Amino acid sequence: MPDPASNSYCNLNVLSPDPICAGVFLPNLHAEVTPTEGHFIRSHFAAPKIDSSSWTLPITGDVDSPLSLSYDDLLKMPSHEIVSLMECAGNSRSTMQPPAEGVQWDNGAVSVSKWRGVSVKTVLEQASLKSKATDVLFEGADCGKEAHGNGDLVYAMSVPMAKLLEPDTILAYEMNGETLPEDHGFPIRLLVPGWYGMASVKWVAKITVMDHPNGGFHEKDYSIYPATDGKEDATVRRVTSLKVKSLVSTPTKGSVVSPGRHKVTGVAWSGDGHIVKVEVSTDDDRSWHTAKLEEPNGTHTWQHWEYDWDANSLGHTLLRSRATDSAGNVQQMLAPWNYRGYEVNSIHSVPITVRNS
Ligand SMILES: Nc1nc2c(c(=O)[nH]1)N[C@H]1C(S)=C(S)[C@@H](COP(=O)(O)O)O[C@H]1N2
Ligand SMILES: [Mo]
Repeated sequence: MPDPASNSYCNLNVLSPDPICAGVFLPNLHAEVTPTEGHFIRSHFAAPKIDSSSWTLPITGDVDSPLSLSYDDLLKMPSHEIVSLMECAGNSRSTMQPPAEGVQWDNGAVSVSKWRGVSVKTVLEQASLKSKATDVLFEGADCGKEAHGNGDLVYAMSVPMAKLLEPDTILAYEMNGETLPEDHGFPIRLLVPGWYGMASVKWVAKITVMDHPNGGFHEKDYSIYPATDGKEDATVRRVTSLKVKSLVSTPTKGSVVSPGRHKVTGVAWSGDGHIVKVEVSTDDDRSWHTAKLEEPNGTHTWQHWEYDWDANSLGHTLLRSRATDSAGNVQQMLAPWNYRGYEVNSIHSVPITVRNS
């Protein structure tokens, strides 16, 4: 009998049951590492059922020694562990003005996990790259129909070599010390730290080394199509690195608090260095105050922050947080609009009420 607790998603805010898209509840962002059952899930198609004992991973294309690895082969290779934040490129889409079509994420498509696996570099070295190799295509075992696609599409992404040769880019088989769960890509998923989640292909079935980016449906879909303003040459580019961002985790939207001292808490992260400053506004953008910020704790994870707020004016207000990263990027009130609603890092605005109880 299936364990009801394991497939009820009770620790997640489910936006779509099938395929499953489910976000974290913001107060759960307080954890250093998100508990596995509370990690957001974004699947385009139903999760494939894979038997790891008969599963094999072919690595072919522009290599001198094509090979095929079993699950056991991967488990026996030198392992590498990383703590890495993952955020869906469509996170906060519903807050973009005007919102784009797609899963209407509020802000919950972000989590941190401890992942263990084999560096992609180790696997590629074993296959021996040809000198013309520039990109590698990762195909998932899942497929289905997409809103603007033709026929059945396999979830697939190519990633440029420079990113793949970073030792922290891994083929993961463990999440938080346990076997990778089905929803997160069992038996093997790619993990591309510092990039939005779409590149971290789950249920990896096939690896093909190429001398150009593959340019398939999902690569084109996960691209920024900006407002053209009548100009035809507006540059289309792929979604890659995480933009600087912060979220208020408590209090949550709609909270009613009594006058007095309250802690405003949250997280901040960037794919472009660490966070150097988080400011908080409790008066609808009139004044900003520096929050207490946790030191960076590794390259790919979030930093928690908190601010002691003296809630002395009764009524409705907006709490906001604004992060600055070490490259000098600062969150703006409204992130630039784009057709698919990606990379939304607008300042998180949380309406709450101060009222005598
Ligand atoms: N094979 C496959 N890989 C996939 C996806 C998918 O639908 N199929 N979704 C991608 C997207 S858009 C995101 S945000 C992350 C989500 O990973 P998670 O469900 O483990 O949080 O997986 C990526 N990898
Ligand atoms: Mo995503």
